[in-house]
Amino acid sequence: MADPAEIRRLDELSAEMRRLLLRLCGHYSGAIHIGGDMSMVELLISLYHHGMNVDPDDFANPERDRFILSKGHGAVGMYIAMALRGYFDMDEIMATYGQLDSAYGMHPCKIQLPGVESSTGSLGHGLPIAVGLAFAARQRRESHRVFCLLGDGETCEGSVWESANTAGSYGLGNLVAVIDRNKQMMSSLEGVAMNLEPYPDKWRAFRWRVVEVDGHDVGAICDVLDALPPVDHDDPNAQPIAIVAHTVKGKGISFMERNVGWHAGSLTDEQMHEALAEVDARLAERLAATGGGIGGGS
Ligand SMILES: Cc1ncc(C[n+]2csc(CCOP(=O)(O)OP(=O)(O)O)c2C)c(N)n1
Repeated sequence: MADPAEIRRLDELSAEMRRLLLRLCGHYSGAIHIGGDMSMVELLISLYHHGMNVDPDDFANPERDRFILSKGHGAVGMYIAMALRGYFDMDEIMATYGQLDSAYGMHPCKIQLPGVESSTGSLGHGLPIAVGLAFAARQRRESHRVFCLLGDGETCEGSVWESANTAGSYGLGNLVAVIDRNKQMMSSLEGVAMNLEPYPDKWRAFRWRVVEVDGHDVGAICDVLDALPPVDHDDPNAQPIAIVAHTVKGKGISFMERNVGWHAGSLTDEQMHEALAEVDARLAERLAATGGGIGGGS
């Protein structure tokens, strides 16, 4: 079980990430993919701030874990999670995001941003890249893991399943796919455009080990990450792991949650302040439920 102080730290970071996303969404002139950013907050925070072996001061260390954001439209969420870890300057992200010549584009560019492992944005390409990295690491007998975060709508792409089959066939135990299972796609709830169930069984059919988790519970996510089996390239029974994270698109903001209008958008000042107040209220609730309190000890 994750330590209560660690859970509290990650809850506070998650709330801070939500506040920063909302502030950016309030002042940026274009649309931010705010719905899918909000659904993966706890996943990104748990990965970058707890589960992955990464270090912003040594971002090219060959032993680092690799992370690929396959749902590249959520780039700003990754920038903020990484900035909170010390990779990037938050003020620069806030001032330049989405502008011509900014390194912080709507989709991530690895050439512009050291520490970002892959440029993504065209859905369906991140997992194939992650499979290639995991396969190469095995060939070289390296012991790091490769993590890949996908949107569930993204997994309508055939290339996802070609790579899933490859990873299962080769028993890539160093590969972890995290699926943001918010049951919404770009402009519809699941079941309207496409039905993906039985979802975990689809990964199992490709010989993946599946773990399901509440994707907004940092303690539960950390328990899953902490329990990942060690990378053993000689294990004939090794399997890639799919973490199916049950999430809510627009999580934490009542007027956004499960509202198909909030795949992408911008906020008026009034909406931004309303949303920020909800984030503070939910953090206070969460800390009270887990034995902490704002500014107090537990
Ligand atoms: C190949 C490709 N087709 C279409 C798009 C446009 N697009 C961007 S986000 C999105 C919906 C993705 O849904 P999901 O993966 O569930 O993401 P989330 O709901 O978590 O934002 C689409 C179709 C794209 N980026 N790439």
